[in-house]
Amino acid sequence: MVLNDFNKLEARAMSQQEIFEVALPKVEHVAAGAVLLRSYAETSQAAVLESIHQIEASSPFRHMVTPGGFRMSVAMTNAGRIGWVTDRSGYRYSPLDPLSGRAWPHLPGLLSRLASDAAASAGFPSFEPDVCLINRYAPGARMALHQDKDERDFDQPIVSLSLGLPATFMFGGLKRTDKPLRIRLLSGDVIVWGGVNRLAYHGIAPLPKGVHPLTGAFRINLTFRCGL
Ligand code: MD6
Ligand code: FE
Repeated sequence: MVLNDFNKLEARAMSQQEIFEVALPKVEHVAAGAVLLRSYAETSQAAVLESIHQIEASSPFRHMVTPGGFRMSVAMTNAGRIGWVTDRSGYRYSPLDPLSGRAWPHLPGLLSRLASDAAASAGFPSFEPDVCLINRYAPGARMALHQDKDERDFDQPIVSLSLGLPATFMFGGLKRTDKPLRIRLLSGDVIVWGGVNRLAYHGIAPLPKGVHPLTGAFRINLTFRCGL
């Protein structure tokens, strides 16, 4: 009788554990302040891509120019109250899309919820992004090592979602010369990044050729931030 009750209890504990395994995302440690949520957006990536198509219908992807005068190999657009831009006069956030002279498209609820939930899973419970920078990589496109320092509040993390072709993410240290870790990012992976490594150097190695069922010949990366 007693043994039987114990078995029932144990059976219930087991099934709760199973529920948690399904409900809680797998959190991989990358570095202090940086975690990788593998396949976090697996089930929502088609809907995310549909949102991107709507955004690019009003603010198309374009190759911006760096302050030094180089055309970026990555094509970019934005959604949200502000957007990240670069031209000969510098890097900055702007409330207007310089191509259209109008506001950037609204940040869809699906995307801001996904980013807030991912941040909460990574230990940042009150993250509410006001900008989503969308990067599109064709084969050969790359992002040189850089720091993200155009935001006002470095206490807020950045949430980064990868879609489509795999890429090698380089995660360095606080000095440009620190040797970077190399992390392979797959479609649906999310990195949440803040804390002591908020200003770490990072970049993307040149994208290898490939075809992905979701995005064809591209990789798309969304970074959610509090820029205001
Ligand atoms: C990319 N990402 O993954 C470029 N920056 O295409 C970034 O530059 C980045 O993924 C800050 C935090 C997360 C990132
Ligand atoms: Fe960055």
